[in-house]
Amino acid sequence: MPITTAYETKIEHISILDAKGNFDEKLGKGLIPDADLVKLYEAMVSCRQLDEVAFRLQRSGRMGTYPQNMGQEATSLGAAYVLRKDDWMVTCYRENCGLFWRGVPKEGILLHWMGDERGNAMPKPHWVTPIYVPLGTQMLHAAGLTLAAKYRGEDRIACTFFGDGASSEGDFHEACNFAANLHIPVVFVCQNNFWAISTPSKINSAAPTFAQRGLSYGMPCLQCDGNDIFATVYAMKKSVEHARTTGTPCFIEMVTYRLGDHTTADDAKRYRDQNEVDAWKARDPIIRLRNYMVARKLWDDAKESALLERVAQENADAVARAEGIAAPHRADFFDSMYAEIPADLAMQRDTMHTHSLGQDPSQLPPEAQERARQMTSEAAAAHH
Ligand SMILES: Cc1ncc(C[n+]2csc(CCOP(=O)(O)OP(=O)(O)O)c2C)c(N)n1
Ligand SMILES: [Mg+2]
Repeated sequence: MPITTAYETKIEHISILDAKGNFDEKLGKGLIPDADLVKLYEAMVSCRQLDEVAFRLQRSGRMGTYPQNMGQEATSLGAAYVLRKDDWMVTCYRENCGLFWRGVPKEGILLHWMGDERGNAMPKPHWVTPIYVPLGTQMLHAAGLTLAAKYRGEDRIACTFFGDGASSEGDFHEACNFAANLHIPVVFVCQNNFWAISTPSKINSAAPTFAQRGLSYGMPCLQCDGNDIFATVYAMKKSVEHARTTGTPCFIEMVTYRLGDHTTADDAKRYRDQNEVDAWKARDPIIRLRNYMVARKLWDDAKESALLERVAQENADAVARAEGIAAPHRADFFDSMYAEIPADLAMQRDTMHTHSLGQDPSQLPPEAQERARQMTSEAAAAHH
């Protein structure tokens, strides 16, 4: 028998506004209305400025650690712009721009990195999850959340983000397998920023693209320029439409670059060539969009100064809110895990301020019982 072809495919790469300022009218015309484009630009600048603020907070001992998002703003923003407000957005830790677009308060992100649990209490109307630091776990949760939506008969989809490095985690493969085989509409977005801390992406995957990782699970795959807001929006529109109309997953590789260190605990100069960084600075998504808007007379220096002034104030206010939050009550941590607290934990909570944690309160001396009662009612009052 002659040898036949069992399977053949190609992976499309989408670029609309390139780093030299060339604009593909065929793909880009009418894709983003001008008024929205200005808002998207403002959102990226605002996020970039907050990165600077957070960096200084960390360096001055006011924040534990922080992963700068610098250079990757157009990826999550393009996604957030296209997703429906009640679709799930299940992120890693470099998607601030998209989270802010959905209305997550800046102080929430700051509090998270200041080590305050309340930064993780993402308000439900935004349909986002807390920031995930354990690599890969978010993709499984995205698949689970969307399976739950399907089970309830909702047409909500999810979009989940992860890095090139995280796509080598077992969790990634399990989530893809689960979503593809059970027909769960998840858009998997791999942010290939070429590095997983000091591990270059070329030794993370031997395949020529990360996009083809989705292919082996039978998902449609795309690659796009992740530093081009037009391309991320285009790729997302195509993928969201696929997920919603077919009820099945798909995969986008957004090619981008981490302009900063991995986190404030890292010094990328020790393993990265400055020429590489400089080459990517020239492809910065913000500069690229600004040049385009200036050429189209949608933007000018006066608007830029006014924006920077407004954003500086907004960010300072967010820092003030994060730093000014009242200290949590010591018993609060009993409240976040269960809708109804189990009896043994309730007993621990009620006796935590006595010297006999977990002891039946009715067996405590009367003054200890009274103290425990007071602490519990204080905690309840702090909540309501
Ligand atoms: C399960 C797990 N293993 C290891 C780590 C430590 N770690 C944190 S970030 C990171 C690299 C992630 O690289 P990538 O997925 O490419 O995302 P990027 O930071 O480049 O956005 C590692 C190894 C972790 N957080 N979780
Ligand atoms: Mg990476």
